[in-house]
Amino acid sequence: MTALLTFTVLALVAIAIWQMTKIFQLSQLKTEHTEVANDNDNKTNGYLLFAFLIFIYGITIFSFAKYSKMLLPEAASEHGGEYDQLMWVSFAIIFFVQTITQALLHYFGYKYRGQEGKKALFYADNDRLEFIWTIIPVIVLAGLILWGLYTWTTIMDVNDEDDPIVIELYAQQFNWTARYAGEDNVLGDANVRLIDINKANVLGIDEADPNGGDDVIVKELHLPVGRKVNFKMRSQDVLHSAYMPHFRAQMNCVPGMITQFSFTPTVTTEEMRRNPDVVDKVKRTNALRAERAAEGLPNSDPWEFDYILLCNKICGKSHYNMQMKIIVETEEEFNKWMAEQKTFKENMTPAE
Ligand SMILES: [Cu+2]
Repeated sequence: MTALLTFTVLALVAIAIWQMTKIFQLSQLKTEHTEVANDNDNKTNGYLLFAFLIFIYGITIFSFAKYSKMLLPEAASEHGGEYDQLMWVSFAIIFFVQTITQALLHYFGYKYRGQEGKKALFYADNDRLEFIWTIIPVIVLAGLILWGLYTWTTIMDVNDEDDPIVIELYAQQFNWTARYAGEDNVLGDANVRLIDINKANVLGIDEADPNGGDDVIVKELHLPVGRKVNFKMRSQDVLHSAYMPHFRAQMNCVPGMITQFSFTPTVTTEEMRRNPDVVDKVKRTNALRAERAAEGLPNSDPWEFDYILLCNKICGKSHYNMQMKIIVETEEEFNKWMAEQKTFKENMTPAE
């Protein structure tokens, strides 16, 4: 509501200024060349360039101060640090270049403004200048691209080293299901055509495949800290995307094929809840929720931080709510939880 009011006021002010300029123009009865800019007009526009430059810098500083806290907390996976570093270095370079070039652009706009009797100089080319402004971006960009490619290949290398747990993430409109590979750490074959709701075979696991019997199907993802996980993604219907922002992980889920992503969680849920950035965010969110609760609005229960798996493809009308809780815990806690789960075989309803 406040935003709408502010917008209306701004729009009205803009219209008022526009109308006033029109009146001002009409009142100027000078007949000679009123449409041609004179030295004074050019100077005013030159100063306006500086005003705009200050506006750009101002809004940049404002955004940093106000919105930095919206960023994700420190990465909770082994590769996450490297990923963040690449992003921050890219940001810093872009920010540095943007700050300098905007200042130069606006300053030269002012310096070489139109002036009575001043003619533009015809200047064909300057080899040295062109060499400098070609070679510097080439070196910087080549460096970033090579580093990026190296980081990409390291992160995307899904292999069986270091004894990873194998987990399937199964996407469907509009929820997630996870399947652990069980005792043998091998997922049973599965196909959407084998889905049989009457027998509680919701993921279409091939009952004839001996690897499938010990698979464990769950609606909450538990991961032991420090242990590598190899995710295999499947989709039942449309394109989805498994997005785990705190672990800097994302992979599309494509109907008809299995995609993969691998990472090692390094921070437990309990530890992340004590992270100063997270504590701050929880406090801010809960203050907003308390306001909602006072007004009797829904979704106002106090919130506690949890890792989350989201869908990052607009996959349909309830896409926004397609999520699954992720709990990173110690090996003992994980083993205890796993022991309480039933296997696919135990859960299956026998055919009648
Ligand atoms: Cu989705």
